[in-house]
Amino acid sequence: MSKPFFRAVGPIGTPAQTGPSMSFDQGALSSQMECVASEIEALLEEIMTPTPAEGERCRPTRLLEAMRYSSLKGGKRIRPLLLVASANLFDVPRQRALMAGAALELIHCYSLVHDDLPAMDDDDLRRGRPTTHKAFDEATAILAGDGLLTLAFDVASRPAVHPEAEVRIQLVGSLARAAGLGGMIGGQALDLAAEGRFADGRPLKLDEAAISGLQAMKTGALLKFACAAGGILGNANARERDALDRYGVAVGKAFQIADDLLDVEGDKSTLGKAVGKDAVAGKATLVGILGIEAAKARLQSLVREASLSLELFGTRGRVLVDAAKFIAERRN
Ligand code: GRG
Repeated sequence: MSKPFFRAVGPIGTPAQTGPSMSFDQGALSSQMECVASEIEALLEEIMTPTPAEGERCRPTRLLEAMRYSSLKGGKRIRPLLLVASANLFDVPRQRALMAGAALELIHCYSLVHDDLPAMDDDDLRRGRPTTHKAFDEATAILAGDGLLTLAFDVASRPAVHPEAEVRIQLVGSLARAAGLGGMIGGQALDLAAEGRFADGRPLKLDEAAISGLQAMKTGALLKFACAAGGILGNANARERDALDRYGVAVGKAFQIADDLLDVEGDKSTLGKAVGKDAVAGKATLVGILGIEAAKARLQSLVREASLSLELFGTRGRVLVDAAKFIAERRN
């Protein structure tokens, strides 16, 4: 995390759209992020030791190394930050939120490993390092992704996440739905279909609604889960859960637009991955449909929407409000 987190140009949008609504205490959020990132790192280290857990026979060295390579020492850990911050609204003990955050981060890391594979995006660089299939080999990368995914559900089901089995079941079920057929994986399938990447397919022309729906699944679902998970762990009431859902949806949309903008305007060395890939692949994005300036304006209104949805939490929602601004302004 040596690179600056934020765009050097300051708040996004045209001059008329920038202003106090996008200003926030970057230093305070950065230190919260660094704190969560180092706690998650320590937890993942502990979870992925060579010593087999109860019921396991052994942990094959090369596979474990590839899983550790794919998930340790990298990434902004945005999803665990959102989870911990939403759990804080309900005074959930930090260690429980971190355990759930570690499970979520394992799923995110698996998705990156599989997305980088030759059959998917075929990328050589991730988080500033060779992708897992480049650093190891393709079969090991597939297995490492599978290993991270299944380990996530092992972690999410542990009593350290919550002493009540019913709460853990709710959490595990929501996580599975966010990550699976009608969530992230489904979104990835729709994305590949739109690009005409399947054996029986031709590229499809997607309109704004179709792109938004696909992205809500592919990237939005895990981010929305991160926010909802705080409410699950904190036994939030229906109004609070609805507020977190609305926040999570807005933040998911903002995250994807910011990601698309980075692909157009970002810098490979800051991002730690290739840029300009969407245009080369002819990928339909909201930035492509709306244009850069309108996409930046949309980002601003999504941040406002995210902030407004947290009004019932008052000043306690501050970290989440700042996180939404960070997500919109991030430069990596
Ligand atoms: C399971 C094959 C498979 C795919 C699922 C989420 C996804 C679909 C693929 C990930 C590829 C990707 C780059 C999607 C765009 C948005 C995204 C998830 C960016 C990376 O997330 P960050 O910025 O990454 O949180 P770090 O490295 O900070 O963790």
